[in-house]
Amino acid sequence: MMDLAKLRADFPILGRLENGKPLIYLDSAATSQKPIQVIETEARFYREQNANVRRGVYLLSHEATELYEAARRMVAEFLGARAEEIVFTRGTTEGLNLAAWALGETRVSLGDRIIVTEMEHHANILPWQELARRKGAELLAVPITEGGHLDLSAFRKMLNRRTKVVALAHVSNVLGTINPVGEIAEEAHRVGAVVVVDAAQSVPHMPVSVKELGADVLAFSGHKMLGPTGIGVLWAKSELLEEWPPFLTGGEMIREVWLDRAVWADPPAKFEAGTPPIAQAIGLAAAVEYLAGIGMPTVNAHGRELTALALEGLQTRSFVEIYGPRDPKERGALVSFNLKGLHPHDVATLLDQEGICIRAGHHCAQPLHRRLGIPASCRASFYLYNTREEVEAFLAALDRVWEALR
Ligand code: C6P
Repeated sequence: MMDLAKLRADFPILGRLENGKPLIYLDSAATSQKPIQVIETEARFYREQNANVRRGVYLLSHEATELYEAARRMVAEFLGARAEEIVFTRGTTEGLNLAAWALGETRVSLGDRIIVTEMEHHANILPWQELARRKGAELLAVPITEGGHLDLSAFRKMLNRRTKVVALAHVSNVLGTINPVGEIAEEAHRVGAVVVVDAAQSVPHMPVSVKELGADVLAFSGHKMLGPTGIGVLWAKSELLEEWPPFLTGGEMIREVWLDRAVWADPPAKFEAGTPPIAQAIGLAAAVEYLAGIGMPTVNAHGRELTALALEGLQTRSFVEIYGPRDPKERGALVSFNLKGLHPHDVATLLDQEGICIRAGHHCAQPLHRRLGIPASCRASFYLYNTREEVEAFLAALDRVWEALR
């Protein structure tokens, strides 16, 4: 059990008044708030430890390098991975672009097949769309069922020997659906495809072990898991990182350079050209330490409890349309919905006047919204610092919005 009052005191922003009301932040799927431990770790780095990494011969630079590499080890341990398999990126988007580009250089050619799903965030569609266009490969999307799950029989029919990549979200940022990555990976591996997982909405909320997941590549962002912006993680199996050429070239990713050629450093340095996000990586390690201290099963259980409460409340309101699975056990900690006939922006604007932050729009998933037959939706998302009282306040505020705008 978490002591929520004690935990909330770690998040200075939660004391903010929003339009004169206590802030109720229900948009952690967009970005999470940060505990003082993360803020202070990053500030301490700049105050006391700042130097560039991997270059200085002086003590300060060694110390910064050691902190940066310790952050990598910390993230690796959190994921059950090895430190050499952890590449620091700017976020999920960069990680997926890196993977798509490198797989394009090594595995995908004319006439090959790439499979994504209808519920992907644009960050896990567009890099594959671009790759398909560059190589003359086909891009197929696994459809979703009425219940908001992937249609696995359609997926099986799409898989063939020319399928080189299967890329999917672990948890959808709109439907909340938790996808059966293990089952999908097993089938994809049977035809020799590489499985790429967008874990932006799973790693912050549930225990994720790359060994157990069964995928080959996984990307996520630090800012959705209590960490700073500008830092993300790309995990990939060593054999892929060895095989892939670098995505960016420049300083710090080489062993030796001549005017006409170069020898790359070993991974992960091969994929970290230039000065990396040092303070951000160290801040992410503080976030990982914070989450691990609470325990990911506890974080997950809390998110599920709040999601169940929200789902239950939304379902009893006949003016609400909910998207995605109804069973909270099949979901991440978020719910997307619409108030019948109302524009999501109007709903979110009225909630904001009550100090409640939710997201409204297409959540960077336009093909999914098109499939659902709606231009946009509202989304409430929860994290470890949210309370049952906040969810209840949100539901009560929705009633007032409905009364005001119906
Ligand atoms: N989704 C949301 O409100 P970046 O922006 O690179 O940190 O993460 C991109 C991304 C990729 N995949 C999924 C499933 C995501 O949810 C996100 C970010 C935010 O839903 C911002 S659009």
